[in-house]
Amino acid sequence: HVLENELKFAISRNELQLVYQPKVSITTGEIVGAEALVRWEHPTMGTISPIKFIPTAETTGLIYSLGSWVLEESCKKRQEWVERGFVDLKISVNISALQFKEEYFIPIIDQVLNETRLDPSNLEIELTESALHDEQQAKKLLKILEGKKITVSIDDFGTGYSSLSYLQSLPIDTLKIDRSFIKDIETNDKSYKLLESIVSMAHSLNLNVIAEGVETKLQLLMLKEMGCNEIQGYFLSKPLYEAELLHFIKTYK
Ligand code: G
Ligand code: G
Ligand code: NA
Ligand code: MN
Repeated sequence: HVLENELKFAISRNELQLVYQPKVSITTGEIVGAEALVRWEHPTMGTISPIKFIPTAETTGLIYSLGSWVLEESCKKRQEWVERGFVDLKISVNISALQFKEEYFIPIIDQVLNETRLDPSNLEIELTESALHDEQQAKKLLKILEGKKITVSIDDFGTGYSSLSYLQSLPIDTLKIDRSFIKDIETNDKSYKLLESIVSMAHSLNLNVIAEGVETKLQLLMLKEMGCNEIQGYFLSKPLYEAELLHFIKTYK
């Protein structure tokens, strides 16, 4: 319960931080976006991974205020970068299934867009398949986002044990293929073929495809061959603090 008690004050004590991982278009080679990832920098416990505290935030209901903070902070930052003359990138924000289904989710999005003057087409929401289990509810929410021109990416695609039927019924823009599908493509022909088939299926459904966890040049070349649209991963950059991200953008060729 230490974690739970401490997490209650993490926002007000300014202990939450965002890092950003760049996304690059394989075809143009340009930086097209960045994913915001939360970090908790606790004064005595050190940096705590979201893998440890997001589940606690979900069971305690703290995910709503934490999620709102992440959304507002990342949109605000993205606007600041553009005002300072950096590339016009899209900001991607992870939204927990609970947050997505909460009644104030859409009003909060509206409020943040209003406050930050962010063009909604520069905001992307990353959802896992667990957010889509109630397909009727998901459809209603996704249509609202679509109407606002906010794009939606399915994170960790392929690991959610859910049926694929939602791909033809829900308005989704991008499949973000889980890194476990990329890991072995250099050495395992079955892994290569599986990934190739996922990319091909996505394209035949008019979905954009991003591969996460790309760690090597060869993986990038293989993904290019498959026609994958974008990559994210250590090969390009690990998640970066704001100043590091701006340096990365400035020196990226
Ligand atoms: O950045 P890292 O690999 O440590 O992230 C671990 C996990 O935490 C990932 O699954 C990521 O999607 C999730 N995560 C990171 N930031 C956020 C956030 O702001 N909100 C939610 N809901 N999940 C996040
Ligand atoms: O589930 P989600 O896609 O949000 O997870 C993102 C997390 O994956 C980030 O927290 C980041 O630390 C981690 N990550 C990003 N790029 C790579 C990579 O190239 N290899 C590995 N192993 N992990 C990565
Ligand atoms: Na993510
Ligand atoms: Mn993922």
